[in-house]
Amino acid sequence: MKLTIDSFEEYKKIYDYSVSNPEAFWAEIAENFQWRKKWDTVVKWNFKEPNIRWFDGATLNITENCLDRHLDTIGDRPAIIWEPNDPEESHRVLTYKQLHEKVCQFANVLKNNGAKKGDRICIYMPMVPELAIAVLACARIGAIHSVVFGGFSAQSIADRIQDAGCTLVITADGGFRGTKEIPLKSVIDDALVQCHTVQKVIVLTRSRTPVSMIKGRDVWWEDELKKVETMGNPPCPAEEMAAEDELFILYTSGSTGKPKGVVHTCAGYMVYTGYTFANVFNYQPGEIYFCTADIGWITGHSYIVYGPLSQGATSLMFEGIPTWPDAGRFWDIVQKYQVNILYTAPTAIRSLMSFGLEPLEGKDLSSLKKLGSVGEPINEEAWHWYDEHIGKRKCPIVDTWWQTENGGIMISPIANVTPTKPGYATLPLPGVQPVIVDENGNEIAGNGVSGNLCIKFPWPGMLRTTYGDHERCRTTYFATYPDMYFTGDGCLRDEDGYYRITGRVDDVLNVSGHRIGTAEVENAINMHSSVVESAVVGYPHDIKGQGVYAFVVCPELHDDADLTRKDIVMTVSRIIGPIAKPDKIQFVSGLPKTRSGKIMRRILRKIAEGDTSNLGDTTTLLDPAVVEEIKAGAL
Ligand code: 7RM
Repeated sequence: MKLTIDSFEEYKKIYDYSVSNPEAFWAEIAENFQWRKKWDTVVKWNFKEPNIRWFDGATLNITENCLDRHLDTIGDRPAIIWEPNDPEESHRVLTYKQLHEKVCQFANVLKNNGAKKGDRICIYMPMVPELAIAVLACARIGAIHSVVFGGFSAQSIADRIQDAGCTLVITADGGFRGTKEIPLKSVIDDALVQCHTVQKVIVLTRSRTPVSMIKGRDVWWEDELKKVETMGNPPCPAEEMAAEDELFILYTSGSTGKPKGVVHTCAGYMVYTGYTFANVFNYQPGEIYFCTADIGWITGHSYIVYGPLSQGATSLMFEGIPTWPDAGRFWDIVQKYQVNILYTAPTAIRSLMSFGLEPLEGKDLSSLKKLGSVGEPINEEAWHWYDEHIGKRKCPIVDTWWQTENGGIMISPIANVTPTKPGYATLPLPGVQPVIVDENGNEIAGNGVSGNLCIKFPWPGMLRTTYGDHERCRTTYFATYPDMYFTGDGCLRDEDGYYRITGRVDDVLNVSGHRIGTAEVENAINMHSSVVESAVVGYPHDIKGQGVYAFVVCPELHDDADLTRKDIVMTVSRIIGPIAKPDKIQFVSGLPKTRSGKIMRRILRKIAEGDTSNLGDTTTLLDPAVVEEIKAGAL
């Protein structure tokens, strides 16, 4: 079966086929990829344990699909175009041939430094081509990468390295974000004080920030490459991987204090990201595709690296931020490279909207053909601005709903195929079987309904486990409702059967498209020496989507409230990273609790939203007076 769907009628036909005959459907899709050995069974699964196996018996290497198989046909086509933070610095282009060569070289560097199949490798790098090269080099030798976003703190990195037992770290001296320089290597040094599994650190030169190199542990990327060159650049055959061998771990926040290592495996992830990329963006050969995410998040893994490359696309990678040197940065990039497909987040759109239309003046956006949105619900105002001022009303907008755990896009329009509706992720992609359930887990059938979003049948890109703790995977995703994967999102299905995702129904915030657990932020706040207790909730924020509102009990606080606030913000930044900083901190004498000691977040959420007219039932509170005090002091 050909990969791409060309009409809405065809979509409906293929969707029905994918539900009535999922094994035949996915087998036909999988034929579009390159296998060392084909599968014995398409899918074996149960959601009880859970145990999910796709394409069992097959062997492959995802980098052969992303690189080698394109060499004879499109080897001279750009695979990666890189635009640096500073527009004055030169951009770089890597063709498929060049990327293949660099991946093989660096894979040999990894081997020379003791890395082998199954090892966990932590990658903490800026958005430079070497980040994609490092990721692919790990995949080439069968090492499991764990990319940590450059905005996370030393403590967060240490937790992730320890949880996965990483033996090697790949980093850079520093990175650039707007006018800021991020001292990546120095953060790694702080993290590694606590990490005894790490034997080697490979450091790329990027910012030329002075760094300290520890003898026997730290080596320079460039020196190691020279060694491989001196050996005459030996080839690096791809490791033959079993379908269900682990490809990578990516940590993500949930409702508990400790992030989970979501595990994705080789074959299913490859097929799912390739299939969804080709369809959702209706990718045509030669098109320039620009995804503005960071490779440190799942969107970057699936839709900057693996999905586009497996489809022979040209993927544009940007190191900087949307607002520096000015709020026209994205539009300059679109014009400079004649970008055809732009995939970004609602938070970026809202932020750029706030600068008005002036940054768009004189910018040629006529190359744009398709637009995408990801990471959070897109409000109608932002949708229309994107449609009108960026797409000039001629580009379909694909509002793509999916999660780290899903591996790839789940509910989304297919560009030029699915009629869109502002604010709606529209319809499930072929192979995806969403259901809406009530609190008791009963399926709510029919249209014009709302509830919690679950998926009742496996798809190839789904997570297989949470690293080192399978039970946690079961309880988080498969135990809330029997025989279903629970997304943690609420949604509605309208009269046309279109889905609108309304947001999380658990204690997870979405701040500027970043997933943050309230418990994680509370733990960080509680580390501050004057804090006794805290409760964190989200509130609507014009640009970030949600802001972080912290209610903090600090009994010894006298007239130094502002200083303490700053200290608390600093603490959160140090423990988690700047992305989790509270936007508002309200000091309170106590938190609203039930007689059994549970914090009533529902009440705090209402207060944070500024809606205190109806706080619901407060009769079960231990001390109702505390609510009056909190209401009076709301920020
Ligand atoms: C890709 C990504 C996942 C959470 C998810 C939702 C929210 C993502 C949309 C969305 C409404 C969308 N992975 N979310 N996309 N909500 N419409 N198109 O973001 O693991 O970091 O976050 O993000 O709540 O559960 S993620």
